[in-house]
Amino acid sequence: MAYFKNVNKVNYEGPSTQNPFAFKYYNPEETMKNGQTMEEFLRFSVAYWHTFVGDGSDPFGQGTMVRPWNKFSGMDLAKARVEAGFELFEKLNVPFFCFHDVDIAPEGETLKETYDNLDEIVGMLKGYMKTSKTKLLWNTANMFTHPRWLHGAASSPNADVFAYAAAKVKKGLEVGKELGAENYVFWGGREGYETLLNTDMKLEQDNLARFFHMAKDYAQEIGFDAQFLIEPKPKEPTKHQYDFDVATGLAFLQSYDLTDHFKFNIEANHATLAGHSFEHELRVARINGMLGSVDANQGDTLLGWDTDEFPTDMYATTLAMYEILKNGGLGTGGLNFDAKLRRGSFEPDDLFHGHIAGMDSFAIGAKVAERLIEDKVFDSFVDERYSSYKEGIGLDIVEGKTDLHKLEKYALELGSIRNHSGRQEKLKGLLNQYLLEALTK
Ligand code: XLS
Ligand code: CA
Ligand code: CA
Repeated sequence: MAYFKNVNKVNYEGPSTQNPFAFKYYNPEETMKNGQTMEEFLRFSVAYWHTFVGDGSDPFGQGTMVRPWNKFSGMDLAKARVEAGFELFEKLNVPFFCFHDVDIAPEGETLKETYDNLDEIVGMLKGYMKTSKTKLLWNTANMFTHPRWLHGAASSPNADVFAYAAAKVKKGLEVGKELGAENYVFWGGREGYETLLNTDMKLEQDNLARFFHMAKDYAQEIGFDAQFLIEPKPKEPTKHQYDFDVATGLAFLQSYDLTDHFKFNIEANHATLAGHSFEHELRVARINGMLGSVDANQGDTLLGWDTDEFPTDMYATTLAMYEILKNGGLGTGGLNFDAKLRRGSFEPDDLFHGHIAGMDSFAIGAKVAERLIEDKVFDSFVDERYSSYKEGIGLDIVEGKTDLHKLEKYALELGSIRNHSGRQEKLKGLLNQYLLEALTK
């Protein structure tokens, strides 16, 4: 059965096409300056939860999404979603997808029943994946929706909940291995607290670390070599989430001797919720060798919550691709559209419009960022800006040859200090010039 009858395979037709179901800037076969094709470099992925499960409901209103597979229920619905999934993957020509366990199969009355449901759908996915090019970028366990997680999962005060969470992750790692997942994600939606008055923060964080160690040990035991990723988010649903941002997550991993086994999955909207820019989070991860993967979406500056919109802001995609190119790509990671349509965009066709807009926006970002790097637009400026550390006292500082005595002596002999302009406005103008040039070429 075809679920998306209005749409055929989406091809690259270039910027002048009038076809809404065509890529204008994303050409999967185009070779980038690093020799990879756009498809190989950008590694786009569809998020199962938003695309096949999300119904558009919000705290004020019921779901709005019209989805042809919604005529089914239970396991039949789960199977219909797999069929619709591979139809969309093929038509969009995406190399990856991602899911939570509960996205692909309904929870049963018991954990055993949940496992059985999962096994059946995993078998079906495996069958489809045999002939499809679309692979699993990552999977994860949903440990935030069901009421049992109301106080958290691995950070719950209830040891039974901790054990249940461990079982879910054990199964998730087995599923990831079975389907050849390239990464495994931990997003701690309820791993945090609502009030310190009832919280043993030290025990909760120690337990979270114990949990991660056990997961890593089990992955090794079964030979599942996916990259583990922590996805930071400061709040929502909890008031405070332990993996607040990359810097906080990194300090946690360092304290608990976990840095060798984890990298970060950075979501644009989570960065802004933490009071950072998307590129800030990518930079912090990159300079620490911890940039693993990206949840590609965008928030709304007028709304204070996680709106998960499809990414269309070309400044943001350009500055994100700048970091990703500087990182030498995302390795086993990818650009996963953890993005949902607005409530008013309820037709199945909108799923294609959202993904096409997102893929084109990142393709533009990649092209502009490539040129900015090739022409050393910011690099040469930054290089010059820090040139005082290349000789004299600066070089001594960098080489660890100074102490406060030596620096005081130097400072006492200094005449007037001369600073140089940071030229922020000039650099932003250059960014505009490169963006517009890329679009008009
Ligand atoms: C929610 C998160 C979640 C993770 C996976 O805000 O983005 O969807 O990506 O659990
Ligand atoms: Ca996410
Ligand atoms: Ca989000």
